[in-house]
Amino acid sequence: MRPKRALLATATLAVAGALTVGMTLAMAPVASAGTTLRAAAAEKGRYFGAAVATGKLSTSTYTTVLNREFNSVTAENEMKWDATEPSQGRFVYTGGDRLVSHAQANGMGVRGHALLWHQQEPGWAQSMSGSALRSAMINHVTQVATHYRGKVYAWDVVNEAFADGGSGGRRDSNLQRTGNDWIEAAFRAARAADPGAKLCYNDYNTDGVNAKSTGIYNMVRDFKSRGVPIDCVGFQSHLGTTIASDYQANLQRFADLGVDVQITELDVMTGGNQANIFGTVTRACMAVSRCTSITVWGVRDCDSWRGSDNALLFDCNGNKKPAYDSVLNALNAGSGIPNPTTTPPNPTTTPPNPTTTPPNPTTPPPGGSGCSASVSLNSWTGGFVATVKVTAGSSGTRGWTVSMTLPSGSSVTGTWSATASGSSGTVRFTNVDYNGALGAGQSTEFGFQGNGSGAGMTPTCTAS
Ligand code: 9MR
Repeated sequence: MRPKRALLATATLAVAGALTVGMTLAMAPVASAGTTLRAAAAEKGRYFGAAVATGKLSTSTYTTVLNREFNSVTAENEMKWDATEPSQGRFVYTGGDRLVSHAQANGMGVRGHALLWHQQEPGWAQSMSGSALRSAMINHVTQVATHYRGKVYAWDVVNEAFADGGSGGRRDSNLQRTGNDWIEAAFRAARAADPGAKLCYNDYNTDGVNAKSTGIYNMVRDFKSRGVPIDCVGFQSHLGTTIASDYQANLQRFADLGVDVQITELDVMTGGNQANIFGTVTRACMAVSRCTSITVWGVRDCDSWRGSDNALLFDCNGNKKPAYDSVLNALNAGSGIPNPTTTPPNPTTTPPNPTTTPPNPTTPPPGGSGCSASVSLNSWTGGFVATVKVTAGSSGTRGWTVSMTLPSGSSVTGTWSATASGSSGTVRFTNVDYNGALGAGQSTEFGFQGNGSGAGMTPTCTAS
């Protein structure tokens, strides 16, 4: 056994050496089995990452697992717009910088998340529109990407800009209303600010060939044909108890457009299939040579936004779950990236899916006037984000108000694309200046974030 072990150790060093100087993995003589996720991924030229809440970095169970198993981190919230520019032109990098320092001290890469997203917009941006918002958002991209230049290997430049359902089109938001070219404008600004970072478009419910993923595919193809700087597409992969049979084929069709693909927010509903699904996702990524990283959305089950779904690889005590073994085996069995463009460090040797509730429309009579509203929820233990769709009846609207009664003990903590009156009990949300006028049958969306549970809210819409 001894000589064999020594041989394996030498092989590991040879592979690690090849990676640090950016040589091709094909030259590595022998592949060895990594005993941690980070080692196994790095041997194949890839990142294995976790979303991190920096507040937990002082919890030793958490940090022990994080440092041992992951060679990439994503800020769960700290690099988002509301955190980094809480008032216009005042930039706060405390949380994000803390994560970057932790990553640098522990040989991890950093995935930047997210420069622009219709959720977690700061209040001042929520109430902006048109050219003022366009310049504010481009300034945001420029400032934040400049601050983190050279410190992140990839940025989610734009997050979740496509609509759910069968349209394959864009989601309505104040960002989208600044003009359909807002996404490419953001990518150009990000490239100018940080030419070294891979620039990604990131979304959910794209885990197979479907209308939404095809809408994104068409955008990426268009961007590539017109020279808009896009380097990668992130597939969040918040999964339930099944996985699309064409998960890998979908990754491959994007890779074939000439972009990297990354699994960015992986978590899977607990249950008999959890380990298999984690394994299937990992095998799919390993089988696509342009799949450069896998990130799970949290470390332990109790760190997850999905609360009781127990959706991650470690239990709350930091013990490995069967899903962990499934992922590790798939990493070790997979092939390396032929010409890695990133050199994952490995010195110590990531909508609303299953918790989405079906829309609950207050149905007006067909063809009636007035308006209707439906709500979909993303919930986690202690909080939720509600997205509310307002649809005008046959007469259109000049303005609208949606009333919703929150469960007792719950409260609204932030609202976008509407003005809230009250924060608990029955809360009335009224249109802002740019989304009150809707033509017959036309829709708009607003949203709010709350503490507590958002379960069972029924919206009532009144038009003016
Ligand atoms: O995990 C994040 C949670 O802590 C936040 O409260 C929530 C707010 O919208 O965002 C969560 O992360 C989201 C990510 O940024 C984008 N994709 C969906 C993720 C889960 O909601």
